[in-house]
Amino acid sequence: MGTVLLTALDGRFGDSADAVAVDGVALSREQLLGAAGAVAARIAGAPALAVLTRPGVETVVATLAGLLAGVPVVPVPPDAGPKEREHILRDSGAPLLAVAARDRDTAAHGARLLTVDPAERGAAPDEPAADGGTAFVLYTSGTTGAPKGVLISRRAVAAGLDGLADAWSWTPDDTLVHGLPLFHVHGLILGVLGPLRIGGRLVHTGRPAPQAYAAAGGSLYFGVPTVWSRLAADEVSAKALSAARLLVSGSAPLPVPVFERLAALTGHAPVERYGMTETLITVSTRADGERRPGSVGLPLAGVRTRLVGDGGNPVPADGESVGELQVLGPMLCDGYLGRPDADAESWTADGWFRTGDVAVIGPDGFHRIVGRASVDLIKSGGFRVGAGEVEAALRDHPAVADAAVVGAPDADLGQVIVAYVVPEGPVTGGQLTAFVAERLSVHKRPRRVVLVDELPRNAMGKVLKKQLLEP
Ligand code: MLC
Ligand code: AMP
Repeated sequence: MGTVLLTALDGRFGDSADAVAVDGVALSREQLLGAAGAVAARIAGAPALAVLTRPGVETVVATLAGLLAGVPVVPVPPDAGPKEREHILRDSGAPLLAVAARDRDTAAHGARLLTVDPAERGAAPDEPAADGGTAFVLYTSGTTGAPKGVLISRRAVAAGLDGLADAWSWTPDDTLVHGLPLFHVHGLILGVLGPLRIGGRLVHTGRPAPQAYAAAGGSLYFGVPTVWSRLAADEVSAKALSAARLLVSGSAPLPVPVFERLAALTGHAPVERYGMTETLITVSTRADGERRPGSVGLPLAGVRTRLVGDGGNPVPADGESVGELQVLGPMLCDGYLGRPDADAESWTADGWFRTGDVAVIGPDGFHRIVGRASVDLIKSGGFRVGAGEVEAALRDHPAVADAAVVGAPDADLGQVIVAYVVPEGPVTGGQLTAFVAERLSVHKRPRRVVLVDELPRNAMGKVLKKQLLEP
């Protein structure tokens, strides 16, 4: 087979019986290619392939099949409730939903179910030679409305992974370990396609539990800050990671005390990197450079960054001035599926992407992420959750007159989703939490519901969320 994006799949770095292991099930690269080849033959010519991304080898096989066949892959969170799942399938237009055998009774909302059998074998087709095609349509939350599909090209994935290989000295000698969800940039694009492009083994632990990380014996570990803080609280597991080469944190800010405890227990100061669904990873500290607590380091090769003030004026890189971070680079997405309005909002006239993150850049080029411009984008456990989407789900409940959702600071999850609800009938917080968890994804559920008589609003009628966040 010819490889363009998945360059480690053609055997040039050798193979092993456990090249890719997910939740205890291992496949060699050859087996993986054979299984993906069989699926690729069944999806040839489809406009898109949705994949129910349970943490299993089936998800890896289906994703690989889409990439080999040149069919854009649309990851669906495995616990997405009917509202979210239907939106993703309808909006993406994916006519096929790939599932593992145990999910073959899943509701597909008009799509055709395609059961993935990792034991099946077929000839793997050559990857599409053109690298500009869409690899993924990744659904991600905005401040309002339903999630938007981000168009990520094969070229962006290749450039993003090569940038990380350079920054992290990531080579075919590495064994990558993580247990992150397989429907986001972190777990899927970096965490699965990384080893398929760069080489080396992958051990996905099913869930990102400290003991599982400790038992996996890898050289390179990925985690969101919640994973690292739970690991740092488990001294025995943390110490087992001292044999690793590199620990990488991302998807949300790594608290400095967690950085320091992790460094003390493992002997490794973690590398922190910054990115977004829309941009992949653009800024990182380097394996061969300074790893500064509270800092995400330097732009990757080929990336340019700048800070912009409220009126669009440039903000100096003086280590003190804050501005919105804007980025440019070969790993940026191609825009939002069918959403020219969102494209227009997110790109500047001169082609830079507005991240919506507020940052400081030092004279030495080190970047520090200070926060988000909008209170309506919440990061909980590394998951990006739009307040508007959760509010809309709450308002679908017959006993809810009004709702406002905020992200409150939380030691474990970074931010925890809190809903302020004005009821118009008998209802409990627990019922509302379950209602959201069943309709959207489980991680979007409010962990705390506060029933109130009314929401604080300004003269324009806008909810004063900062007031809700005051202790
Ligand atoms: C709990 N559960 C419920 C429930 N309450 N199920 C149904 N209804 C309810 N009301 C179940 C869950 O399904 C799960 O079951 C279990 O309880 C625990 O769920 P949880 O409480 O949600 O998990 P928690 O331990 O809080 O999760 C922490 C975490 C998770 C760190 C494991 O937040 C996580 O995986 N985060 C990673 C996010 C990520 O990858 N982000 C990357 C975005 S990309 P069960 O059976 O499953 O145990 C990006 C770009 C970049 O940001 O820069 O990387
Ligand atoms: P997502 O689209 O889920 O990938 O979320 C992207 C957002 O995660 C960014 O806009 C940031 O707000 C946040 N983020 C990612 N990495 C970091 C980091 N290292 N430090 C702080 N915030 C981060």
